[in-house]
Amino acid sequence: MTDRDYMERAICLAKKGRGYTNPNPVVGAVIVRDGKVIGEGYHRIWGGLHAEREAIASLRESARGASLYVTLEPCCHYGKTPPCTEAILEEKITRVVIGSRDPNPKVSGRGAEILRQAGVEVVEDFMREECDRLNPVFFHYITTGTPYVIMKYAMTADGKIATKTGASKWITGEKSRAVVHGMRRNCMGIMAGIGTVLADDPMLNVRLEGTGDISGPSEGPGRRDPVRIICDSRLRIPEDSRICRTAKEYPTIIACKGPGEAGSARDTAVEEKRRRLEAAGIRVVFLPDHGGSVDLKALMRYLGDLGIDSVLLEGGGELNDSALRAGIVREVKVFVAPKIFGGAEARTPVAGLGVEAVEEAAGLKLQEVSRVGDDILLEYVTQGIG
Ligand code: AOF
Ligand code: ZN
Repeated sequence: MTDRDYMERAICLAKKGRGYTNPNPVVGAVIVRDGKVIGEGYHRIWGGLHAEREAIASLRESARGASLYVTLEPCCHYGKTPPCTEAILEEKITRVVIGSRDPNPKVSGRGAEILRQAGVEVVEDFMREECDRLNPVFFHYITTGTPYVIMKYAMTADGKIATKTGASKWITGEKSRAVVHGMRRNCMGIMAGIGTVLADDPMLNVRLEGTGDISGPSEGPGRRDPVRIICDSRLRIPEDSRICRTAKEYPTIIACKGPGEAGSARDTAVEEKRRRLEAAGIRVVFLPDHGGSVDLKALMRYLGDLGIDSVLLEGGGELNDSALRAGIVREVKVFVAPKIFGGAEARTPVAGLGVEAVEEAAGLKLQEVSRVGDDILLEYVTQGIG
């Protein structure tokens, strides 16, 4: 077994925490002595032990002189738990192999430095790319304070998200729809526009029954339902929509534009509707206007302040266009279904005015292509946006 094998195991362990640790990172750790794994662990749930301490807790023998492989630089601050650097030194671990650097300003190189100062051999940036790929959301959120936005849509092979009459159930197959619920589960927010609510009356919750994908507790910190976020600049949402009727069970935010202070220039009809929606359990937030709709950058700052680190954007064409133009989109996930709707009027994933010159296109970098049942999933990160 090589350093690579042990780090690969740590990466594998880290992945088990996905969807449970937000807004904290997923982290895995393996302790090895004399070529034998003597301890391993991962960050299981937000607020729980860090991966290093989980690995230490699993030890059945002393780790004196052992090596620790950890996907993220050990922390050195007192947060919800005491510093992992202390636990590592107490165990007399003498070599620490680190994957990602921790951009958290409370750590940021100091964890590695403290270990080195104490005489531990520290290897940094080991399989860093692979380890960094575990935590794009954490890295983005800890450095910007705003959520990592993933724009997701499903389209036909001719690029339509609905037929000319607006029918869209279903474009993709069952397997793809289950994958979408997995994506929702791993995000702290799911965002859609009022157009989607009016057209489809969606629930925007997580339904994973029968997929065998539920691997942990379904409630509590780290395993909460994603917040549903509706961009509804003029507060048009029907009070009998499924979103409004279920807001007591599933946290819901409606973002509209307008003056922030209750009772100010807002008209009374809007004010009364806001009160009724809030009584139904919805949080209504008034944000600045940006070109006629809600200022999405301001919305992202608001969501970031609430601790929301990630948003799955399931907008229609208008919201997708606004999000791209506001520069808030970090990833794009596209399902392509093996059918053709045709029709110049049928809607496409990104509306708005579009660009004129080819060079003005929103840039994407292809990361992954996979087959999901009979559909194809294309996964991109954005480039030069935001
Ligand atoms: C984790 N899990 O396994 C590691 C983390 O809020 P706290 O006190 O739990 O500290 C969170 C910070 O600790 C986090 O932002 C990251 O910088 C560092 N490492 N966090 O949640 C872990 N190793
Ligand atoms: Zn720690």
